[in-house]
Amino acid sequence: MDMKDFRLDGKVALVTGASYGIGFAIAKAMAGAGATIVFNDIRQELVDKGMASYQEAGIDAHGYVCDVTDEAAAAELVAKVKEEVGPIHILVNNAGIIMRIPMLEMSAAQFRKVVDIDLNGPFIMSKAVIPGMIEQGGGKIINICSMMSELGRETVSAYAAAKGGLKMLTKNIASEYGEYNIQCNGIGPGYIATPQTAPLREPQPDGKRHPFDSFILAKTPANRWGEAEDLGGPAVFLASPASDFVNGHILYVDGGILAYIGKQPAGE
Ligand code: NAP
Ligand code: GCO
Repeated sequence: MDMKDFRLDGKVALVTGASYGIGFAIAKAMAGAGATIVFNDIRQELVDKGMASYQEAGIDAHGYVCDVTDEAAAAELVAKVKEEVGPIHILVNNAGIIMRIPMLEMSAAQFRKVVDIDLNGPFIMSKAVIPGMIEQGGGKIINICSMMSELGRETVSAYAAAKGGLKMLTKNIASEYGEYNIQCNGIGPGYIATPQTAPLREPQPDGKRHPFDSFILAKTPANRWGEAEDLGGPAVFLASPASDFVNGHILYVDGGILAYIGKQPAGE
């Protein structure tokens, strides 16, 4: 084995929704491994904000406006990237939203919106890049799944349905396009401190931890929230030649949550 197999030199990586948060951290790690970074977001102001963050990090990234739920826009983005940057070797389906609403209070329109961005989005983006990957002789697709690809919890029915579906879309892409040297794997982040989870970590008026924050610490053997940077190494591995025979796998990066029953009462 050659350590060079972990490098991404000469590769173009498209990371969706990567102006900040997990997508940004993954893109930064991939840039560190030698990849050229392309990212998209839904509004120009977010792309501009992202570009400023990449510049500050010393990364010469390429930012585009594109909504991952828009099939025509996705095809246009992939064509533009090919022309302006180069063919895409790595796609990270990171863009996603969550709505925390009890199921009986959730409208079908809200449910559809979450599924549209979190599940249809990765389908649309993957469909847009796979023909080019086949033409190039291979490629890597990484889908950002969740604890909710395995577990349920009150208030996240749409998100769990979408992320459970994304786990299976991952296995299906691996099954359908593995013979073209395309590896499609998932990363299942545990609870990561990003704007998406900020409401769950907001300190109480009396300064105490948010009850959900304490709950997550008790469920996580690592006894901390993950940082977006914790996803960098796993993402680089799954994007690199070092993982060429890893396909249809979901790599949970969760500080041990899925292995653990939760902190037991003292003395038991
Ligand atoms: P985040 O901070 O909310 O970032 C998500 C990004 O996706 C934002 O830049 C967002 O733009 C963008 N986005 C939303 N809808 C989009 C669309 N239709 N087209 C293009 N971009 C869009 O979230 P995060 O915590 O970094 O999460 C990133 C991914 O990891 C998500 O798929 C999330 O479900 C998953 N995840 C997060 C955690 C966690 O604990 N944080 C754990 C497991 C999995 P706006 O700012 O306009 O919304
Ligand atoms: C929630 C959280 C989660 C995380 C993550 C867990 O409300 O339970 O936001 O869904 O974001 O996806 O892996």
